[in-house]
Amino acid sequence: MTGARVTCHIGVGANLGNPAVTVKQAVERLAILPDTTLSASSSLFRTAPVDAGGGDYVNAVARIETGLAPAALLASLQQIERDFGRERSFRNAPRTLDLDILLYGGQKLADADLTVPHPRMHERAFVLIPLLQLDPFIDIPGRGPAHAFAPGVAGQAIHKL
Ligand code: A4P
Ligand code: MG
Repeated sequence: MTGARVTCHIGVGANLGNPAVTVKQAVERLAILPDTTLSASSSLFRTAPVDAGGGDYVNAVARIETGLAPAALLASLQQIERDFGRERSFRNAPRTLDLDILLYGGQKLADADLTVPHPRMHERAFVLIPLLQLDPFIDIPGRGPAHAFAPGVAGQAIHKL
């Protein structure tokens, strides 16, 4: 038996190595988290870096149904990040993968190490466009319908792969 599950949206991003492969493999890792089902994953999108250097990113959003509490989910995502980041052959290599909890059901969380909804998600095409592909009518708790923020990110480069 599993307890009640919560629908969560996870932002997946990578811009080193082969980012499309990394993003696909990271989504597969989400599917095998304990007490969790992967219910949908967006297309992959090539996106220009926002507030960051380096090359283009590949981004996607995954929707999971999970019995993991927020802190346990965050710890699991950080373990997956470490597993990918350490594939590189030199010490202190840059991270190849970023996993963010965008939404945790309809909840608002403000812990020292976890803010949900992700505080910058509504300003970012690389989050909003894949999120809206999965769930066009979803709300961002405290902000309202996600689609209302789409016009504001129209200037950010994003292309479906
Ligand atoms: N943390 C707090 N809230 C959350 C949350 N909702 N989900 C804390 C995940 N983590 C959360 O994150 C730093 C700390 O944030 C964690 O220890 C956790 O306790 P990090 O992933 O180690 O560092 P980061 O990703 O560099 O920082 P941050 O703040 O997550 O950066 P952003 O805002 O995620 O930006 N441009 C494109 N095109 N595509 C991208 O994917 N990503 C970023 C990263 C910038 N520009 C980008 C992209
Ligand atoms: Mg992050």
